[in-house]
Amino acid sequence: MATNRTFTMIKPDAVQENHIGGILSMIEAGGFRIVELQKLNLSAERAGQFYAVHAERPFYNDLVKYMSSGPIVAAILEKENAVADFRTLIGATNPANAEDGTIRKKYAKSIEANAVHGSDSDENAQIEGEFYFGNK
Ligand code: IDP
Repeated sequence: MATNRTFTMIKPDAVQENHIGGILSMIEAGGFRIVELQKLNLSAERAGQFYAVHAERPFYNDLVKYMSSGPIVAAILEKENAVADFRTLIGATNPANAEDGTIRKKYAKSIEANAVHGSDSDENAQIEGEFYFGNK
């Protein structure tokens, strides 16, 4: 995956509450092109693999349970400076701290059920995109 790409997931709470369209609209309005897009269910095992980096964190088991609790939408996005610009668009992990105009400010319910994922580095964008879509 090129360095002008990032990876996102629309998380189960946002899918459940019919926010796929609203979130994709904010993503496109933010200048991102949707390169790959898939709605799917994560097994607990796959969710655990995706978040393996957090395995030692106290919220890990709940996070795995939450991420496998219903369908998600996975996508690869393209834009110049994609990783940093997408982190700006989604806002802080805890929606209480998210800026106005961000996806999490508008759609996140809690620090865990925070509507969207966004890769935090070019390297992780590559790894996470491949996790769902293979080597694009
Ligand atoms: P990020 O998604 O903003 O990069 P990370 O620290 O990488 O945040 O955490 C990954 C995910 O784990 C978060 O998006 C959120 O769903 C969940 N999470 C993070 N911190 C907490 C917490 O303190 N309690 C519960 N869940 C958390």
